[in-house]
Order: sequence, then structure tokens, then C-alpha cells
Amino acid sequence: MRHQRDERKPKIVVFTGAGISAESGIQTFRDSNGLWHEHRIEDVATPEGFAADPALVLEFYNQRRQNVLNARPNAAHLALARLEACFEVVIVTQNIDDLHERAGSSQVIHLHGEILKGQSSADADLVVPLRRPTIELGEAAPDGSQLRPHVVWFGEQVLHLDAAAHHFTQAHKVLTIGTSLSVFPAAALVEYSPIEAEKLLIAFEVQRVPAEFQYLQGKATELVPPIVS
Ligand code: BV8
Repeated sequence: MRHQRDERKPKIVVFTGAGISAESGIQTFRDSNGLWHEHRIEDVATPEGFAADPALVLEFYNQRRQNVLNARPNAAHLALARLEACFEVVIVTQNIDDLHERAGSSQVIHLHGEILKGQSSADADLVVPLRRPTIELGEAAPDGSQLRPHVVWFGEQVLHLDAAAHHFTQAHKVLTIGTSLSVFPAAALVEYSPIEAEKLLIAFEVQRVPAEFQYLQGKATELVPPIVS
């Protein structure tokens, strides 16, 4: 069924990954100096890894959370926030940092969770703000289970997928920024872009360019501000 686009105001959907936060000093995953070159995904980003060694996993996210707290939104995040003066802008992000929000974006959908929140280990819907920048072994969620990061691990269900897909079907323009498009089902969202929408892919390097996307190679802080100004 084709979705009727809302004609009230042009909608821009921005699909982001770790590359948009790289110039804020936050490590990506699959670049040469990326997180998955330092840690096995199975050990630190799966429920099985957490069950096997919760202290290791909590420390992995405590370090990343401190990096996020020390980071600042960069020119790409800020340019996207300014875009809201003229368009409805929906940021669909795979990132777990809050740099889009801190830059001023008002509609941000986190498909893979948010590192600055915690959740129950027994109930993924029980999500709580964190009182401190760390989660300690033995720290309990409100239901008494071990508190864990509010992050979607491999093998866990992605959040807000249907809502995100609907936004893509309504887009007049789709900007995909700083993602290798290698994690699913998030990466499949670009397929929901309408035929008639303008589609841009901005990244330092990519393994593939989705059909009908124009690829702009380079750094987000250099390419995004001129495009959205
Ligand atoms: C699930 C949180 C089932 C953790 C992450 C097909 C369909 C469905 C599932 C699968 C499938 N095929 C395989 C799977 C399984 C798996 C998967 O996708 N595996 C991959 C490795 C093949 N998917 C899952 O397990 C998903 N869950 O399917 O569950 C289910 C269903 C119902 C009920 C129960 C269960 C869950 C996936 C989510 C995992 N969690 N993150 C954390 O962050 O610690 S994924 C992780 O990868 C991050 O979220 C990250 O955002 C995401 C994607 O990575 P990118 O953001 O793209 O980063 P990357 O480093 O790869 O690339 C950076 C890009 O930026 C590069 O292109 C680089 O050139 C560019 N760049 C760098 N610097 C700059 C730049 N660009 C511009 N400027 C710069 N300065």
C-alpha cells in the first residue's frame, strides 16, 4: 500500500550512524580504529556476553558513556538542527549518544537505544534515567534486576522500527550520514524512501551505495553544513 505523503510541510528524514559523531571524538565501529577492532561484538554487545561477564560489559559502556559526556555536537549535528527552521526534520539514528539532541534537533528516533539511560535486565520496557555516569555491578533497576545500559544488543529487537519506516515513506528528502549500512534491520530502512524523494548518502567511505542515492564522499562536518544551508 502506498503511503500518502503529508503535504503540509516538506519532510526531511536524516538517517545517521557513528560517522556523524566521529569528529566529536566518539569512536565508530568498523573503521580501522573502530570499537569492533578492539572488542569482540560477542563479548560486549550481546545479551550472552552480558550474562557471561556483566562487569566487563558495564565497564565497556561506562567508558563510552564518559566519552559521550565529554563530547560536543559538531558542525554536522548543528547544521541538521538549524534545518528545522524551514522543514520538518526527523532524525532516525543508530547512535546511542545524545549529540543530536544537544545540537537542538527536536525529533530524534534512537533505533539502538540511548547510552545515557538504563534499563532493567528483566524488562526491556523498564527504562530509567541514570543518576550517575556509571552503572555498577549489583546496581538494581526499579524491579530489582541488574541495571544495564538502555542499548539494543545484537540479537535484540530494534526500537521504533515501524515509526521510523513510516517517516521514510513520507520523506521529500532522505539524507543518510555516517553509516556503513551494515547492521540490520536498521540499514534496510533506506529502502522505504519514496521514488520521487531526493536521496543523498554522505560518508567517509562506503561498501555500497543504495539504489537511487547520490553518494558524496567526505567528512560530515565539511559536507553537511553546505548541503543543508
Ligand atoms: C535483531 C548498539 C532480531 C550497541 C548496535 C537481517 C535482518 C535482521 C537482523 C540481521 C540481519 N542480518 C544480520 C542480522 C543480525 C544483526 C546484524 O545486523 N548483524 C550485522 C553485524 C550483520 N542484527 C541484530 O542483531 C539486530 N537485532 O535483528 O534482532 C530480533 C527480532 C525480533 C525479536 C528479537 C530479536 C540488532 C542490531 C543492533 C545492534 N546494536 N548498537 C552499541 O552501540 O554498543 S549496532 C552498531 O552498528 C551501532 O548501533 C552502529 O550505529 C551500528 C551501525 O554501525 P554504523 O553506525 O554504520 O558505524 P560503522 O562504524 O559501521 O560505520 C561508520 C561509517 O561512517 C563508515 O561508513 C565510515 O566511513 C563513516 N565515517 C567515519 N568517519 C566519518 C564518516 N562519515 C562522515 N564523516 C566522518 N568524519
